[in-house]
Amino acid sequence: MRIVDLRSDTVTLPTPAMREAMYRAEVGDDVYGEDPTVNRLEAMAAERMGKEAALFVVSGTMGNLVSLLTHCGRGDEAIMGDKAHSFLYEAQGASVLGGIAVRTVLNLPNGMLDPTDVEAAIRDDNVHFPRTRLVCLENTHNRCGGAVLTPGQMSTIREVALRHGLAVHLDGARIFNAAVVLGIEAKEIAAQADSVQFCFSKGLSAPVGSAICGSAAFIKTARRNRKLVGGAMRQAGVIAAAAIVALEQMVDRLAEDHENAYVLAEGLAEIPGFDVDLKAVQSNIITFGLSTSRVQVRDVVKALASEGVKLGAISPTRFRAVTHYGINREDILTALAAMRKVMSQLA
Ligand code: TLP
Repeated sequence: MRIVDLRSDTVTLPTPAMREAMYRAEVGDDVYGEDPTVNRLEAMAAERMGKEAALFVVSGTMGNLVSLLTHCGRGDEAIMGDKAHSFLYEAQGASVLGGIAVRTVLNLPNGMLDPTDVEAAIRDDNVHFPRTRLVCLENTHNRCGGAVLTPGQMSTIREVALRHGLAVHLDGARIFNAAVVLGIEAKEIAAQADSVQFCFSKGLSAPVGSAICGSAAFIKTARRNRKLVGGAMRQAGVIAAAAIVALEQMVDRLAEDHENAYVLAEGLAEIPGFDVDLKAVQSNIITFGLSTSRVQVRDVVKALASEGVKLGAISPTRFRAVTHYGINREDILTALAAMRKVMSQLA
């Protein structure tokens, strides 16, 4: 049985070109700055984001953690959305390891923060309070169903941050999905932030890695903080080589994932029992619920798994489906047929 795995774009496998590049990668000790493949990847990443410098890290979680540790010291505060990946799914590393306070404001359904809420959350200079240092955005927004933020929307937050002397960090794990949807360069999005972390190992299909991009001074400190959290690697060119292929070959094809996500969402909307907001489907992530109380999300997920279709449950009442390089149009049709069958049996 062919498995249609819609749980995440993190399940993507490296392409043959990536495996070839990994095999042939020229390597050295990156802690000495001597891995030519890592150096090349970091230069490419900085260029794609329009920043002075970049740092290769093992994961998106480490990218966000190291960025927060670099912007904030102990007793400083970072403002982010209450549905931010960094708040929900990163074990609160910034607080646990960095003594950084996290202050959340409501995430709007479109992935944005309300600039008025952000401004109201900024602390006065007072001994009773932590010092507000940073505002974090996420684009595309994972928990907000892959919502895409435009540079114009992001600039409203940037403007508040600038007015108060705060920095902006972007969790751009899927920044290239956003750029492809908007038909612009990723650097136009990254321009609205001081630092950005983006992932090679999601829709771009590389096996490992993320990049942090920012000013040369920021990346110099981030490099020290990466060492601090044990993330300095040696012959990392072996994995950086796959990330180079990801940047060179896997960005434009994300449009295909977005089309497949929309076809999937349209099909889901026609299946009795599912509740799908088609207007909210913008990139490769669909979150949807149930319009009936006769079935439970976990039972649907279980029944689908036995039909070879893997789906995520992001809460007791909501599903998540993510399209990616490992999913073609036929898989979407297979998944829809299984969903129709399961819902007609359960609902
Ligand atoms: N997201 C994963 C899970 O952790 C939920 C997924 O399957 O979507 N920022 C964003 C916006 C992310 O979606 C993720 C991963 C990360 C950061 C963390 O990246 P990794 O998994 O590389 O640490």
